[in-house]
Amino acid sequence: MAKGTVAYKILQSHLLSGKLLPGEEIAIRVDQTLTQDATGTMAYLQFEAMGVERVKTELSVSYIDHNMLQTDYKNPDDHKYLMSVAKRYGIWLSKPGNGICHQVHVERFAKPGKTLLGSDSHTPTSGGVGMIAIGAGGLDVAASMAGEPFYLRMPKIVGVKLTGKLPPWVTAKDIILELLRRLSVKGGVGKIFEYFGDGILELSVPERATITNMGAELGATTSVFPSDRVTQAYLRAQGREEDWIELLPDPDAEYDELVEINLSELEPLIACPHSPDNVVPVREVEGVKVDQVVIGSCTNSSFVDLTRAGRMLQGRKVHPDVVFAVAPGSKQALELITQNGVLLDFLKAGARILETACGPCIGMGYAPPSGGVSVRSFNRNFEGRSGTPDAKVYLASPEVCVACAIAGEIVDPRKLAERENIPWVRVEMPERFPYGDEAFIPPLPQEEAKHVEIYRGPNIKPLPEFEELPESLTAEVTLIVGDNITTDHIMPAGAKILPLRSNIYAISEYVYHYVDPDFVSRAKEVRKKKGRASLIVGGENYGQGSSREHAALAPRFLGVRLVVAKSFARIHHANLVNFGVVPLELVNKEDYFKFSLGDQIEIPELTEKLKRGEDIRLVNKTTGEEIVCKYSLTPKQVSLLLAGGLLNWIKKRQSS
Ligand code: MIC
Ligand code: SF4
Repeated sequence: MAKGTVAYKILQSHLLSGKLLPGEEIAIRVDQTLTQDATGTMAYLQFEAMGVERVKTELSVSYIDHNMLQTDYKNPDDHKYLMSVAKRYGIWLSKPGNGICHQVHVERFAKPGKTLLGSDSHTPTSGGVGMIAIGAGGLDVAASMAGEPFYLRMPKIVGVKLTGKLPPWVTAKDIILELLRRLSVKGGVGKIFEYFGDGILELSVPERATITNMGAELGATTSVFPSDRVTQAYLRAQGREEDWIELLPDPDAEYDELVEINLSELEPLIACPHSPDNVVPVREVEGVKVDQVVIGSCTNSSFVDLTRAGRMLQGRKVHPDVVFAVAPGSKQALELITQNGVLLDFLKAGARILETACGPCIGMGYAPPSGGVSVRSFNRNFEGRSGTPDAKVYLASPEVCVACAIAGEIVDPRKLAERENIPWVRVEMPERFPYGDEAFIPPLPQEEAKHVEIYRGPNIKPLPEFEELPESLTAEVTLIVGDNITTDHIMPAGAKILPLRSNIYAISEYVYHYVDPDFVSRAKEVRKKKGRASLIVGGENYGQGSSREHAALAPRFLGVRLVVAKSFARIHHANLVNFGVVPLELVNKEDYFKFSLGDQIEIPELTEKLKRGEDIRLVNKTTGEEIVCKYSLTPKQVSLLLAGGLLNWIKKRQSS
């Protein structure tokens, strides 16, 4: 039952309904929310539709960090919309250039013992200061801002015991890569990872945040560290000591599962293309020629990361065949490396300095060359995500990145350090951080806020309306995909598509664009000519990766009403339900082969079966075969599906 753990204590103090037993549906109070611009416009359109006067949370922050290219009016339109919404509804606004939401949130807002819901899958980063921070779809975050509880199935609490001490050149990134190596990208589904043991004492808050950040790649609900003296010192240096409370696991705390990592035995690791769990020791892939290196993203671009990387480069040059870039995670980190001279180390070594934003992580610029090798300090290396379809992206610590940039090929930093006499530096945390709050716009008082007009440029299109779930359904199989399909496959991002996030009509044209360019026309034809719904068949861990609800909303707009898969990733499963798409799981996984493209599928008594909690029988009219499906839906989720989605459900409740 995991009583006495940090995660249990926070969940217990926020519990509104349900029992804290693994698998049970619970509802929790949400103290803080965060959004970023790529998911935020949709989230705020939905929030507006809820008809609430002002956010009901203790704190809500709207960050602008993803869509920063501004090649035309679309992104700045969205930014202006977000700024006006923030003013109107009592929300903090973090202007473009202020930094990546997760890093800035840890620096300026994250509070031990509190809960945070964010419309981005890496929201758990704030777990690094001892809070329960969960990624969700924008609609769930909008509902929390409107005062609704957040519903989830109580995860198992996995204790990760860290013993020993990290050797030089081995870092926090290697701890989370080791977990990914052991457990895989679906090993964390339905779990919270809680770190404890002597090994955590040497990890600073930014290093803890690297680990909690990339826990998202395990598929975990969230990850959390205790709030201890290290947290206290960090918050003091951020001028926020009053936000600190001590939050430690009880000495007799029991975890549902236990993993142990001896830090002294770890070595530098690297995730090879095209999955974050494709992890091997760096020494095994040494010699691979490198075209591009970049340090940045919400995983590894803190002051600590940048300082260590910059010091490694001091007096050295980037290899002539390599383009090397640095994207500091926040204005605060950029200010610090300007003060301590590390920025100059980068410049003198021949680095290119990118904006403090997500940038290359989401394919917004700095794409690798054709077939190129890019080594990045990021968290995701899914095929095509960098913007170059045939690029090979490796993920590693900033130290490994710099070693590769110097050597021009993948190299173990320990080996390079010995060869080139590079000292390992310990980075001391500053006594006081430059708060860097200039780029925040605080909420307006309610009296003033009431009069703010919302700006809507031509890029902001109204939300489509969706009908309720019909009693029985006839659908056609319009797509069959394999295991570990990511939301980047379903709804790609990148410089061309990301600016369309506020326009469902336009963005839906790109659903599964790089997987099957004919999918959209097929789905449209099935809907228009035949009047049928579309059914997508998937493998294991369907919808892993981001929280982007567009990966559910845009298919729904194209007429997808059912996804039948072997298993689902948590956030995408919730997003499907929120937009009225029924996620069904095959009882017998072999039945995956009973579907072919174009098959006609009948689902009699769909709504009745859902209401009664009974398995659902699919009749393949084309082959005559039957396929039995189960589902993992709480009673609340069933009512959302029947209503045609969460927004319909909320509106219906308001009018009754
Ligand atoms: C990502 O890393 O994939 C993103 C872009 O941050 C997404 C959110 C989005 O698609 O807008 C995420 O991780 O949730
Ligand atoms: Fe931004 Fe990349 Fe982090 Fe997503 S994973 S929030 S795109 S930096």
